[in-house]
Amino acid sequence: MMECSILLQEAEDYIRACYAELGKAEPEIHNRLADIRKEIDLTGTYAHTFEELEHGAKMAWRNSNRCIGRLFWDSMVVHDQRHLEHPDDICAALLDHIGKATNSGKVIPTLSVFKPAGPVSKGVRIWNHQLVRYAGYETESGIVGDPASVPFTDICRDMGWRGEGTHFDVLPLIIQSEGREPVLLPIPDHLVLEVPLTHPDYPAFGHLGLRWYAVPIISDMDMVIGGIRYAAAPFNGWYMATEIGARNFADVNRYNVLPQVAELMGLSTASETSLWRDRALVEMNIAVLHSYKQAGVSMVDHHTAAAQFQLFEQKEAKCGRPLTGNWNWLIPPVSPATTHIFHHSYDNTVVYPNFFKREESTS
Ligand code: HEM
Ligand code: NRG
Repeated sequence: MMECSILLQEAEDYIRACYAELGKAEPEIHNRLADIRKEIDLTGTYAHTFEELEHGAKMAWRNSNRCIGRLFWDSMVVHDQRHLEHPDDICAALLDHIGKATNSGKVIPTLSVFKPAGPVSKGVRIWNHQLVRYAGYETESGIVGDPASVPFTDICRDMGWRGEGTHFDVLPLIIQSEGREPVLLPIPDHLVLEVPLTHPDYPAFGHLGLRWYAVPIISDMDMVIGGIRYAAAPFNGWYMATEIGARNFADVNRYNVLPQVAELMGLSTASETSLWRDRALVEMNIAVLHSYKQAGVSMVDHHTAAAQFQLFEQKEAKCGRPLTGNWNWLIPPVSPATTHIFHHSYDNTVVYPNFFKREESTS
């Protein structure tokens, strides 16, 4: 638990920054700080108002150095679920997030925030990496499904869950509240929008039987606002195509399908100098963009995303806010040097509010 004087200082820094951005006058800031001081003296912590929480979450996105999608930071929808304690209610709120954020394919950037840990409360924890994610099984003939999910899938199986054993089994949610035993909940099929992958010019691509889910909902990062650490604050935007086409399906330690794509394209994989990997990679990404478009699911290509990020850079400069960013993550994994990002350098200073990789292990 954070020492009260540090918490008070972080609260004050945040309230001043937040209230200034929201155009609030000095007396209101003064009164709010006096209330927070009393609350921390009395209870060892303090609770954000909805307005503070909503704007803090938006600032946390705006300050995410690794994110190329930050132009839209001010439009995010924030669901305040801090009042929920019972695992059934928390699960219902997570399912509600999945449905509302998916919005039949017209994805809405959304964040749901649950009770943080405090002096008397253990708060809520979500064990999943993303709310929707495919299982990975180690079998005698190699890994079936997503290799990145093998450890979490093992936890689910230890808790009694059994997947069908396909390459694309949606994992259940595991929720823990107030230090109680974790609860496992399968996600109803109708809530998980998925896109079967086809290619506009290679009918054989469709026969690979690849698919991906519509919405990435990151659930393993802590959101830190004004000294309060929200360990359960799942958030989503929409996908950039390269995340799926150039990483999830292309990485050798993920689905690793480039050799199969090269084969159906009739490319020889005998020599690296044919650049079969690069050619397969481009067609893989074309298939992802084509399929999401055809399914009516929001997605951005990396050139458009980079142009949007440039607009974000300009808007931040206009507001007088120094831009921070992590070049290593901002450059797209396909044709990075075709974007302006590659040719710039970025200051990777961490500014609060922000998101952080989960501190403790799940178990
Ligand atoms: C990372 C795009 C929305 C926060 C990323 C990455 C991409 C991306 C491509 C790099 C991911 C990787 O390489 O694995 C987008 C797009 C969005 C969007 C296209 C559409 C609206 C959001 C939202 C938030 C957010 C709504 C938070 C409220 C982050 C964070 C990371 C990240 C914290 C770093 C994740 C990590 O460290 O693993 N984003 N993003 N993004 N984004 Fe966004
Ligand atoms: N690369 C991961 C997702 C990371 C976050 N990406 C976003 N976030 N687009 C993957 O599943 O491929 N977002 O909030 O939209």
